[in-house]
Amino acid sequence: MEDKKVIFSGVQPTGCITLGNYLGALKNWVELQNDYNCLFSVVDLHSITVRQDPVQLRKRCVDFLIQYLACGIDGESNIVYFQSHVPQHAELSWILNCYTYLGELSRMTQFKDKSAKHENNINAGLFTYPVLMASDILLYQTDLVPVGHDQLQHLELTRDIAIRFNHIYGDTFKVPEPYVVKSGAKRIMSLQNPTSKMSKSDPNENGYISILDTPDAILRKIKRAVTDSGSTIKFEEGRDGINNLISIYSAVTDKSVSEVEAEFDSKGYGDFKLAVAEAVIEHLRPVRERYEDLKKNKDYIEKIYSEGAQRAAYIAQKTLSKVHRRIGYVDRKYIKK
Ligand code: ATP
Ligand code: LTN
Repeated sequence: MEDKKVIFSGVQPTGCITLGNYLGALKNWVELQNDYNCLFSVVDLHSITVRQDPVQLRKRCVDFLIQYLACGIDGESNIVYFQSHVPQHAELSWILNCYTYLGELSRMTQFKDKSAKHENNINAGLFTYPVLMASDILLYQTDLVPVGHDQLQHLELTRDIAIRFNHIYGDTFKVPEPYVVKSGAKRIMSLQNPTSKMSKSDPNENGYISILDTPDAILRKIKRAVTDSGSTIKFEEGRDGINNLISIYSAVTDKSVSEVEAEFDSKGYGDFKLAVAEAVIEHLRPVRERYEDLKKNKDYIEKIYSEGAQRAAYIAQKTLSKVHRRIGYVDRKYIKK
């Protein structure tokens, strides 16, 4: 690999990739991919913290990987793979569990949210999930992690774990930095409940736009988006629904919020919603077209993820061996076949 800084990021194969995931994370991956050595993983180990149907999960994992490529990720110059194909993630995760405090994990808001949502299955994996995420990142000596704002707390914990380990054993891990969207669409909100984030596991499909939704579905969902009883297109405190649509429009057209406000100065919600829908449809059209093409090419997809896993495992093992030596484990002498 060329001597560039390293990016690692991933999305859990749950639900379907939403406009929120795309604008908060994937769009940045695409923009950064040429300037960094990038690893983009479908983080399937994370996804079983919530119960999954095996047949669906297997299909969805492949589908997510295809969607990464359809969004514009180059699967050959970047490392694109399934997390479960690189066992070093789980190995490092066990080790780092022993360098993470219960108190730290108890403070994670995602754990609190998810345990409230899945109160019949508050498993230990849901609790230690951030340690696995830290392992994903630290295995590759990652410099930068492009994620949505909701992941900043996990990134902060990753940094704390790395600093703690380095402090005990000497320099072992690079301490990573987060990379989040700077302006506008910081968090894309649910179209039906604009005070909570657009989530890909929302049971109400009108709350989110999938990046593979048809133009008709996008138009219908945006027309139905919950807004207030006002009439002006202005980004103002407390107007969550309209603010969300402004953010979405601004992100997909690359216009600033004030440019959007000026453009719709004398227009009403109806016109604005139509414009937002059209802009989203046009933005996602090439993604859907590429997805349909790539889906037909099973051999190519298999090649991407098998080579991806091999390249990832090679890098990951270097870090894992270093960690083993630091901790005091006996060197492995068996010959790999
Ligand atoms: P789930 O609903 O299953 O928890 P999710 O929609 O939150 O899923 P994740 O797999 O947790 O999706 O997140 C993938 C990436 O998308 C992360 O970088 C996350 O920060 C980002 N992201 C998720 N939702 C949003 C959102 N509404 N706005 C911006 N970024 C988001
Ligand atoms: N926790 C993330 C997904 C994730 C991730 C990562 C993101 C798992 N491992 C490593 C960046 C880097 C989420 O979006 N829920």
